[in-house]
Amino acid sequence: MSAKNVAVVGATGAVGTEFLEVLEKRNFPIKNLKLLASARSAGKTLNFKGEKIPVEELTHDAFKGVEIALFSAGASRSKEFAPSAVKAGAIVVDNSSAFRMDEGIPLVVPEVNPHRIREHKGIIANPNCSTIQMVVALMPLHRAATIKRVVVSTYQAVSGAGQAAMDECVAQTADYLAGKELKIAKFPYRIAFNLIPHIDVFQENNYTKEEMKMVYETRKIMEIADLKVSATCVRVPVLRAHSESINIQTEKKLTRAQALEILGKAEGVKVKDDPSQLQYPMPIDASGDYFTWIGRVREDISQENGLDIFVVADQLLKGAALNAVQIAERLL
Ligand code: 25A
Ligand code: L14
Repeated sequence: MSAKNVAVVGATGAVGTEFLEVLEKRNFPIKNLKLLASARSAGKTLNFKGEKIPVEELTHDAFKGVEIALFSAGASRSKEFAPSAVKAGAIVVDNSSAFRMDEGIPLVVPEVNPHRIREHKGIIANPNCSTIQMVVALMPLHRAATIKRVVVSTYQAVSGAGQAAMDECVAQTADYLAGKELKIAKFPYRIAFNLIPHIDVFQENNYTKEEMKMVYETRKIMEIADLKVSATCVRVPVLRAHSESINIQTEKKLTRAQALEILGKAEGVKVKDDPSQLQYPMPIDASGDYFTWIGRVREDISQENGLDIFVVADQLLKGAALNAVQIAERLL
């Protein structure tokens, strides 16, 4: 396996810094690593394998010689700069929503639809974080029992909105405890000691864009064009790791025991489920971890073939940087 020239776009951000960690930890074969961010960060250095690497400004000419470009600097930057990276000969793994629903652009979770990777024409899209952890849990159950309908509510960490949003949650909490006035910038309302049932912009159908991403992206990744999905996405004052309560209707009945057995063998999944020992997954379990944690598995008492599960994953890792690096590893 020959080492590659790799660029990280948005290297200074919440996801960008995780890219560096994951590339280092997984010993991704890198010949030369280029760190790109906005002009604001140019000249800063970041550590990689004990070396200090300078951050350069993202420009259209920045991709000369780059073979793999990992993008996480927001959708508008991806739309503007990913084509330049492709033109320079790089394969782009893009973490933004810019290209996910474009026909012909693979939208990949390696545990679910790795076969799509080879269809790329330069860009591979990394799905929305909430969708990634959901499909990791759903696909093995679908293979066993055919899923017909999914109802999901999310409890999304503030880091999903970037580093500045994390800083705001911490600052508001400290200010609240100190009896000071709270500064509100990244979210429409205070997030400290609150929750906000609104992530991304509202759509005409009164769902938010984040909720509709979970509908459309799930269908594309699982390759079930008519899968029924309804989502409610909620921001909670958790720093890291998104949680999801998922209700599933299947064609074939699955007992709790069968579901636990299937999930126990599923790729990328850790089952933590023992009510008698108070064992269930929480954000503190999944933070910093590569696995999708599943628990609270139970048969839905309100319908024939229904399951309820609770799914937690680190959205900066499996929901973003790790999933993208796993895609890049398969490209090698
Ligand atoms: O809405 P959008 O455009 O789609 O953007 C979505 C944002 O969500 C995050 C990510 O924010 C992204 O920008 N994100 C996306 N997917 C995510 C996921 N799955 C996700 N977060 C969690 N989970 P971020 O803050 O983590 O990263 C931003 C990175 O993008 C770089 N960037 C921004 N504009 C750029 C650019 N790079 C090139 N050209 C541009 N025009 C950004 O680099 C960062 O690496 P930076 O140099 O702009 O930021 C360095 C540090 O500066 C601080 N900062 C941020 N905004 C300001 C600021 N400082 C002063 N003023 C500001 N206005 C930050 O703390 C950052 O660390
Ligand atoms: O589409 O928790 O990748 O704010 C990633 C972060 C959607 C919102 C995406 C969050 C975004 C999400």
